[in-house]
Amino acid sequence: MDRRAFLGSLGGVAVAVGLAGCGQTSGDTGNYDVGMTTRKFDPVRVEVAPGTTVRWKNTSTHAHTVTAYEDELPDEAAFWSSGDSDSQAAAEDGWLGGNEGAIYEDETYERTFETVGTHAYFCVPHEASGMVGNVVVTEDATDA
Ligand SMILES: [Cu+2]
Repeated sequence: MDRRAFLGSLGGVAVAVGLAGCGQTSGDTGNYDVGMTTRKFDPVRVEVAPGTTVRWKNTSTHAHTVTAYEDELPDEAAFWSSGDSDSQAAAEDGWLGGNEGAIYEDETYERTFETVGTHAYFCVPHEASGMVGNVVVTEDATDA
């Protein structure tokens, strides 16, 4: 949905394929909105119109999660996380208990955003490293 992000991710794939050099690819179509590198979401902030599906992809070899900050969501928004946990505490416990919600290398996670406002989120294992992001849902979205 984000033309600039889409074109940017295509460029990334071209580089990756070029570096691989032996014809081996991950099967990646290059179509995602937010990449997950070793320790950050890239880009950190995306701006979308209500009803837009945002797609995250783990572009690293480290397992990550996409977990909402329960207290920082718009008032009407339900909690969300890559493990479909009921709460932030459950998501954090689930990760510690067995990597619940993990998104592994080349895997993707999608969520459709309806509620206008800023949806702040983080990666449970890498929050301390600053792996946090924002999905800004606005009628005036410039990316969608
Ligand atoms: Cu992470």
